[in-house]
Parts: sequence; C-alpha cells; structure tokens
Amino acid sequence: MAAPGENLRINPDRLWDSLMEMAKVGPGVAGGNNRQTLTDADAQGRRLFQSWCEEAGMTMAVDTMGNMFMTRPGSDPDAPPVYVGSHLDTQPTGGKYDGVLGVLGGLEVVRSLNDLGIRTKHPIVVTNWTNEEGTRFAPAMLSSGVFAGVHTQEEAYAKEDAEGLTFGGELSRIGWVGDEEAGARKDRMRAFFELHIEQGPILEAEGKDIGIVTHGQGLSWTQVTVTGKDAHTGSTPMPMRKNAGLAMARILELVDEIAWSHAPHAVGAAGHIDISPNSRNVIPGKAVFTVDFRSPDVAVIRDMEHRLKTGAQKICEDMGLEAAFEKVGGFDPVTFDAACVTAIRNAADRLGYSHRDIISGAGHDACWINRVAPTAMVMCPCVDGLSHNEAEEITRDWAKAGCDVLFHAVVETAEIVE
Ligand code: HGY
Ligand code: MN
Ligand code: MN
Repeated sequence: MAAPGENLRINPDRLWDSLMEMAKVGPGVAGGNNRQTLTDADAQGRRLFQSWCEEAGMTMAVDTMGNMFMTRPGSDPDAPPVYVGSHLDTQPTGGKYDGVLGVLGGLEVVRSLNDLGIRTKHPIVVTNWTNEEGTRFAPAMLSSGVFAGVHTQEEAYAKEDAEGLTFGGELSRIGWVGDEEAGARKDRMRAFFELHIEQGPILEAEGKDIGIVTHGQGLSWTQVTVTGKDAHTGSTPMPMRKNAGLAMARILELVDEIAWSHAPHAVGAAGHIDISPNSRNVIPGKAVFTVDFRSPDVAVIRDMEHRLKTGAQKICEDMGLEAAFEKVGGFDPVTFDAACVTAIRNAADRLGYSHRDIISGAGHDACWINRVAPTAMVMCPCVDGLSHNEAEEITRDWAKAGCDVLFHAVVETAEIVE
C-alpha cells in the first residue's frame, strides 16, 4: 500500500479552534478543565463532539459503557475499521489537552480527509472512551477495559464515587447508555491509534516533536485502609493514641522509599487521601488512601506491591492499628504493535518531524485496546512535562505535528482508494 504523500497535512488552526472550544465545556478555576466523567459537563462535551462529527458526515454508535464510535464509511463496508481516539473526561484540576487532543485529533483526521476528497478502503472510527481518568470512578481506563474484556460491565456499573453515586446510575442519568453491547465490535478492528500529550518532560527537554510510543509502563493502585481510634487531641496521653493519620504518614514515607529503591524508572505516590473524622481536635481513627506504583518492569511492580503490604502491616502492628489492602486498579507493562509503531515512525520521518522512541509513563485506553487490536500511540511534548494540572499547555506546532503523524498513520492503515 502506497503511503500518503508527504503533502497530506491536517488543518492546524481548525484543530486548535476545536480544542479551545471544547475547553469552554466544564471549565476549571485556573484556566484548565473540570469535566469529570458522567457529569453534566461530560454530557455537554459529548454532545458537542457528536455535533462536530455529524457535521463531518459521520454516524454515531454508543455502547452500554457510553463509549462513542463515530464512523466515516470506507469504500468496503466489510473491511474492519481503523479506530482513532482517546477520552474527553478530565481530572478535577485537569488540562485542556489530556485525552481531548486524541479525540479531536481523530476528528481532524476525518475533517482533513473530507477536505482532500480522499476515500479509504477501511472505514475510520473516531472514539471517545468513557472514564479514562478513573478519578471519580476507579479504576482508570474503566470503559476501554470493559470493551477489551478486562472488567465486567456489572463490576463497572457498581463502582461508586465519593458521594456513593454509581457509574451505572450516572451514565443513565446523563442519558448516554448506548444500545450496543460493550465489546461487541472488538473482534473487527484493523487497528487503533491514540494521539496523546506526553505528560512528562522528555520530548520537550530533548527538543523532539514526536514520541513514538513503543511501550506503556505498568500501573498498580492499592487502596490502603488504616484503622485506629478517634480520640481527643488534647486529653489523650501520647502512649494511648491509635493515630491512623500518623500511620498513614509513615506508610507514605515507605512508599517513597520503595519507589526510590527502584530508581530511575519506578515511581510511587498517593494522590487520593481520606482522613476521618478530619476534625481539628480529633486524633484520626481512620485513613483511606490509594498508593499508585508504576514501572516498565512487571517484576518491579510486584516487588513494590509486596513491600508496601509487608511494610505497612508492620508499621500498623507496631502502633497497635489495623491495616487492610484492596487492589483497585492496575495493568502490566504493555508492548504496542510493531507494524502500527512502524507506521507512526515512517510518518514522522516522511513528514520531517524529529522523534524518539518513548515508553508511556501514563496509562491510556490504548493500553487495554492493545489486547484486542493492533495498537500504537503518538505523543507530542507538553510544556515542562506538566499534566493533571490546570496549567497543562502545549504549542500549536506540537499539536499540528502530532496530528499530522496521526493522520498519516491512520490513512496508511485505512488504505487510500485511488
Ligand atoms: O493514571 C493515568 O495514567 C491516566 O492519566 N489515567
Ligand atoms: Mn489521558
Ligand atoms: Mn489523564
């Protein structure tokens, strides 16, 4: 199959305008976004994306997890489609580009094909995967996980947010329960491509336009519950205290020590922390927190999980407290499809963009879709490597470079019909 000519480029201003328009939906308080999954803002963003896709001549299908599939027909309706997309949901203090660049980059690929009057043999399907972030309903990549058969829909529907609302109830409330069984189409996928900001500092630091994502590091989320005893902070003698907050602090020190022991590639922290009763003059009797470990090496992840459990258990026993552990998310390191990776690398070369191979530090829907279809990712830099922060920023040139490469990889795989 002839590769697309190097003159095939997307319309960078239209892409940027769409990014800025979507950023108005579910605004944050500091210039970013708070468009958390299954909120009214998420529903509004979905409708905006749907309207743009329908204007571009695409038809919509939605599955029972709310995953959106916007199809541009190919010349051969029986040919397995090429999928391209990411997620529109954001962190509570999220940026304007995490996930959104991949969804609207997919839309821009279709808009550019329309402009150029190009037909492809394989249909092209632009996707929005529900609840990639896992911030409101753990785990991350929940709906692409159900699609890929990693989680059951029943498990997913029962997930509760901090207010006790369920995933299934909220998906129904915003009116986005589709009629297609989640995963019904997974055996008919030619490929899946995802464009994403790096969310780390490497590409910018090295002055590279494009990250060719060959692998994704593995992730482990362990929810730790430490139980002590609520008591008066003034009248309770120090030797009598069962301070769950103190035990948590010692465990978080241990988490940092474990991650550093596997430097330079392993990382560890706790981003979710709940202390109760969280009153100024009560010794906390309970601490619930989620430890996030990551590494490209699965043996390192297993070692970090084991040392967390044994070390936290000992800290709690020494203090007369109890510890409980629940695995609430995770996936092993991922190797993306060699042919898809090559299509991306050839596109970057053909288009004259500087590039380097890279392992994704963050998890993405592509990590699960890689289980059911040939999958790969394109990354562009982000300013200071900052993400999951409202100050997340990219340049127009980086967005253009990433989407140009995505365009070529998708069109080459979908096969232009002469
Ligand atoms: O957690 C992650 O890596 C992704 O941003 N959901
Ligand atoms: Mn993301
Ligand atoms: Mn994210």
